[in-house]
Amino acid sequence: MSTAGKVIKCKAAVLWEPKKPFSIEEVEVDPPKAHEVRIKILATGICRSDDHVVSGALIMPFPIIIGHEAAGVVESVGEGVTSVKPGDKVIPLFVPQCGECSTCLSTKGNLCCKNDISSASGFMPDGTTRFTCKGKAVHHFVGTSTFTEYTVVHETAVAKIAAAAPLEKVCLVGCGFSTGYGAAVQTAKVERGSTCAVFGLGGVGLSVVMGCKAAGASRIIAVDINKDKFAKAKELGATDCVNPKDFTKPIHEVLMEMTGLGVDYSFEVIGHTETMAAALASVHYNYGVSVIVGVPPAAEKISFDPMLLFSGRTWKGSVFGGWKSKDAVPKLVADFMEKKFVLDPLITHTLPFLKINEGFELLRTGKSIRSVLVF
Ligand code: CND
Ligand code: ZN
Ligand code: ZN
Repeated sequence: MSTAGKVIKCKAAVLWEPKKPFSIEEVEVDPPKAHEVRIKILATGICRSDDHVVSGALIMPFPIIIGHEAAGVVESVGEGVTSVKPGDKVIPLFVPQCGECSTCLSTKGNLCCKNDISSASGFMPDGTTRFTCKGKAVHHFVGTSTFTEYTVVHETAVAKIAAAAPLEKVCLVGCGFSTGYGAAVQTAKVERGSTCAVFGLGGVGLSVVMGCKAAGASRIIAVDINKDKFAKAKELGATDCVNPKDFTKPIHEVLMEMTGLGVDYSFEVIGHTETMAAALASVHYNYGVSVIVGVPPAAEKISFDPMLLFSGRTWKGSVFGGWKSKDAVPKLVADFMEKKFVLDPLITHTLPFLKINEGFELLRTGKSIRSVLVF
């Protein structure tokens, strides 16, 4: 019996308030309105940005269904949807691509003005939600909400991918892999022979390492306070691994000593203001480029010596690896299918969806890179 046009009752992991475990609840998911798509989620990765919502570092409205790194199959579509149809394999896009706003029309950027990251409204573009639990409206997260058996997204926030793609792997193209790899090859545009430093070796940071390696960097210095991350960093292309805990002096001084005048490119892939400042201070004083990938913690400010920028350094940020999402995601999945990059080393755990709280504990205790929840 077709579910199209009907409310679907299914299981979802609801966050009722910050700093609490997820509650598995029965939720009602409304049918997609015009230009919207209802997706049956089949696999979703756990990214640190999701945990930032739990911890309060990323402020979002509650109750909410979070999750933004997933793959699934289209269940039904609303009026006017032309780019996907029921049965298509798809990846939801936490950065949409509307194709009409100033960013979408420019070749310079990718953060479509229709994104709900900066606004954090927790609504669909029409200002309402498609989720209800126990009679209460439940918010969406950055236009995706993937910790649920069914979700609804706007057509501009979903990409059709190859029918043969293994969803429990390519879900990482929805965030971790693309965000990290793109920060290196797309935002920084790392060149052959350059030196790089990557601060933070989670799923996103290790993907930066892969991007630097693919771009032909001659030296990739991997920085993490958890030495258990070093073996994988080396496997993926790091030439040196540095633990700031092994030194009494600041980490940027250590990197300066290792490189002479600093690295050509540095990446902050943790989400702490101190490491953002340290990553900036670690690049070449004149032409070094430092990229902020980690999500800045709410309400924290950085004070820094403007001489660091006056002398020529560039400080920039990168959301979703600089990719124009709807165009790039199908191509990245095709590249994966053609073995142009690997995802397996990033996936350390695969768990049933209902073990979501266990998956978050693995992340918080530094035991996992990516846990993928399967439905
Ligand atoms: P994850 O937590 O897996 O990795 C972070 C790593 O940083 C861990 O290995 C930590 O041990 C390490 N670390 C922590 N503190 C320090 C420190 N002081 N010095 C050195 N290393 C340290 O996180 P992830 O890889 O899932 O995500 C990384 C960041 O990227 C995080 O802030 C997340 O919110 C952000 C992000 C950004 C975007 C984007 O579009 N820009 C998308 N998704 C996630
Ligand atoms: Zn746009
Ligand atoms: Zn993410």
